[in-house]
Amino acid sequence: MSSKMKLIGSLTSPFVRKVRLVAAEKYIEYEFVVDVPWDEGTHVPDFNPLGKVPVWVQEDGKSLYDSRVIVEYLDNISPAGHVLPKEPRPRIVVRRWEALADGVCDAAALVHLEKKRPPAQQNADWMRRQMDKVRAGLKCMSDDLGQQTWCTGEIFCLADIALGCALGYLEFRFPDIDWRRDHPNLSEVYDRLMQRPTFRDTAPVG
Ligand SMILES: N[C@@H](CCC(=O)N[C@@H](CS)C(=O)NCC(=O)O)C(=O)O
Repeated sequence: MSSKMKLIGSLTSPFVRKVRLVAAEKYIEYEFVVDVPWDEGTHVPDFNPLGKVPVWVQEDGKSLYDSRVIVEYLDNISPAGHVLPKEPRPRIVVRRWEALADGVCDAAALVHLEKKRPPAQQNADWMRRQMDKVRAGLKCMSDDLGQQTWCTGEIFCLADIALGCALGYLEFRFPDIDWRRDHPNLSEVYDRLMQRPTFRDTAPVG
């Protein structure tokens, strides 16, 4: 007997949020298992040797990671509301948006972790290097968005989902980074995204 598909993840991870959003936008049903990989009793390493979330567990028990592989899988298993274009050229543009937004999250998450260390162990140069990536990533996303409604023009897709996850994560963990003031077009697009119930339902909490 096959069991229901599962998503394992935390309520704060932008990568988990990306997967939740893609599944919700595509009306894919699954069980959400909340597991924080930093917690002592975590079961994440049983499903992903890298010990990271998100992990997607298929009906046959086999697991998939990371978020980029999972969203590709989800887009393939359901024809509803495709979030990735089929054509190679526009598809690679969307995937580049995703890599950029994910990269901003990676850098920001590293700074967040570093800030949790005792002050004497924190490396200020290294944190600055990561924050430079966050700022440069925000500027690039703002420049590329321009005055368009969505990242690639008129059609909502994975690029917008990834961008929204990055902006939501920054707002949640780094309220002192005033990306809304520096990049009003990013502010507008995030407000537009937050009008969608899928985005409101997955806003980071913790
Ligand atoms: N490239 C991965 C990144 C996943 C990731 O960094 N997840 C973090 C949570 S935001 C994590 O699980 N960290 C635990 C660890 O590094 O041990 C993806 O897209 O899924």
